[in-house]
Amino acid sequence: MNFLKQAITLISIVLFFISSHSQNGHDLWLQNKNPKTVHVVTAKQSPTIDIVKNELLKGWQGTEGSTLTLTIKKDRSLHRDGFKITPTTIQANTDLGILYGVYELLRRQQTGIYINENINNPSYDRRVLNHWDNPNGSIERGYAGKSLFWRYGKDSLAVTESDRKLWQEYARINASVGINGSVLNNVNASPMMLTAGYLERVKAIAEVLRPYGVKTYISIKFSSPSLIGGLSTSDPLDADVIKWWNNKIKEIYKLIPDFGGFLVKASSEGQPGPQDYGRTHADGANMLADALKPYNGIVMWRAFVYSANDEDRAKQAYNEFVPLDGQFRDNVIIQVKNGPIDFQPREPFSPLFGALKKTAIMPELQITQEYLGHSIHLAYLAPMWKEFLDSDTYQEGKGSTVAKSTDGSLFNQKISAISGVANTGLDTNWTGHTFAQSNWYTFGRLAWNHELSSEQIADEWVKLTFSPFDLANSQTKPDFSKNDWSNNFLQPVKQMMLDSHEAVVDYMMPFGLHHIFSANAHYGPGPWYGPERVRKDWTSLYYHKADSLGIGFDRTTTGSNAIIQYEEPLRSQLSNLETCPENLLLWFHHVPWDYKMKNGKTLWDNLAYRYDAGVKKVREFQKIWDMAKPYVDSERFYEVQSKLRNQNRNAQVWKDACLLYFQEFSNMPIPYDLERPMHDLEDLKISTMKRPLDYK
Ligand code: GCV
Repeated sequence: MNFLKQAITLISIVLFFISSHSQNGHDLWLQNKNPKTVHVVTAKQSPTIDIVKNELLKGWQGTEGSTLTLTIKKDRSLHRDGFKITPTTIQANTDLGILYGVYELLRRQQTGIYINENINNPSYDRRVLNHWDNPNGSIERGYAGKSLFWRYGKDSLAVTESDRKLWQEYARINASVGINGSVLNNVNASPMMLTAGYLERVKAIAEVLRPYGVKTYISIKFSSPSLIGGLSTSDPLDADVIKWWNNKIKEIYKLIPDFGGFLVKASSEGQPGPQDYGRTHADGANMLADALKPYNGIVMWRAFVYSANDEDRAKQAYNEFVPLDGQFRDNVIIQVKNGPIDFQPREPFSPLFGALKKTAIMPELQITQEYLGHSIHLAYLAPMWKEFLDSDTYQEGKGSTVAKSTDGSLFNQKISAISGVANTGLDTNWTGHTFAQSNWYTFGRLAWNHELSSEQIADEWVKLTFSPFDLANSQTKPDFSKNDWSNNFLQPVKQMMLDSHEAVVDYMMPFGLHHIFSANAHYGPGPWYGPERVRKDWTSLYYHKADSLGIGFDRTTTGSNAIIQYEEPLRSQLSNLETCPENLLLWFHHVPWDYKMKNGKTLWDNLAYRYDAGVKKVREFQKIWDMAKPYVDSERFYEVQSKLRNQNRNAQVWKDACLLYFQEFSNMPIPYDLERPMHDLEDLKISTMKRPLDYK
């Protein structure tokens, strides 16, 4: 009996230890710490200020018993929801500014960053997540479970307490990194979204998101007037159509007085749009903008347009939108993907940035890893987004970076905004892969401050997500450099993150190769993909153009001349094989297999070494992670370990598929110091094609 009791006690202790040590990832970077006492002084009362107080009580890591004074007053040095902080004060123009200041203060306390009084203004006014969520709860390009907002079935529109709880957690997470908008449904929009039941649910979501400063927006289908309004047309210049939208928008604002506006994918990839009625993008966008204007609503009009004609897909958006520059209303903003094709592992910036001078333009980034290994591959995206934001467009002289041409500092625009296609879903850890959380975090941090470095963001995220410490005092900088955790976990894991995007590029599409996936899943390799029946620009052959002479898409004057869309001196730099950055070489040039690159080796050899280096990097990541084991809870450790194994196998498949396939054209040997392929090309062609063939 005694023995049994002892055994039970032992089991309970072990279970307690395991459960207290396990971490399902749901808390992301907002881990609970042992808070110290703080006295909050403020005259203001509001739902947002209630959240502020609660966050401070739950998370204060500053001096025990401190007094923190919150002041809301007009200060011209602060823009919109910007703030000033010291260890004992937060000042802002708005309640939301105070909330953002609190999150910043708590973040600094936890990451050991010194707090001196500084002005902290957002880079972009609107920092918006785009959810590609469908009314039935599925998510286009979602890899973390079903939608947080929509579900399938009989009671799909009923709002439950658990819905509200989840939306509140979601709102808090976003506010903690400054995200202030959510588009709740897919850009491939269902017209249902504008019907009464769905709008009621949008209202319920908006009520939960509001005190956290997260505005709601929806994507609309341009042909809604005909599809659900009973009209015979959706022509944007038709009087009945205009009236229909006016009434619909009035109905929306009655439900949601601070509704943000519409996101629109029109005349794009088969979606209806103004061009169906012989009208322009400006006609379509302006009609909606006029109807939204009285309520301060905006239109985010996407420029993701391309047709199956003979023109290089990379040129089409510029060709359509530049002639319309200056024709859009001031509450329209053109939403442009970072690159001219489609969120590829590496792209040059879209030439529309800087080229639209009289029209507001906003970057669209993709947080969900559609083309970067879904939620299986570890890819920290800050370096990719920084490369994009820091790219010089030269449109207004040297230093006209993408960031400056979109944040309002170069061009006089009423709205500034940035969006990211969300990677969230109902998975317990929200994003499928623990490290994919860092990309959600990064999007918010860069949207708030595009000058932050990838290193700094990674540093913050690792400390907040994995740190075992409660840091004592915000006024003295805790020394993270001299403990085991920092040396054995923080530093190597951070380095792994910083190297991870380039590793994916190396084993998938080095030197500017792009869009060589097998089929529409956009996951595995398919450089051979090019059936007759499929539209040319949805095949891999269109993009890599490998032949016996070489490989790559000639976008210079001897080819599609897409380089004409870039400003000098960049244009000349890109056109010349010798000066084109090597990481974009095959994006802009068709290059002979035996072309000697800067390191003196041929293009073919370089391709082989790059593919191999990508695989090797993943194997290094596995070692780093295994060595990190003592410092991570078991749940997250094993999840990441298993995903890295999968990534390693996938990287090998990418390397073998691409080298064996391209070798059929180059007829050159894989350098003999490299490990030989492990797969047969014919087997790979069959296995990677098992996925649906509706390729884009
Ligand atoms: C939402 C790519 C993706 C589509 C996506 C489209 C877009 O084509 O594969 O899933 O559709 O981009 O951004 O509109």
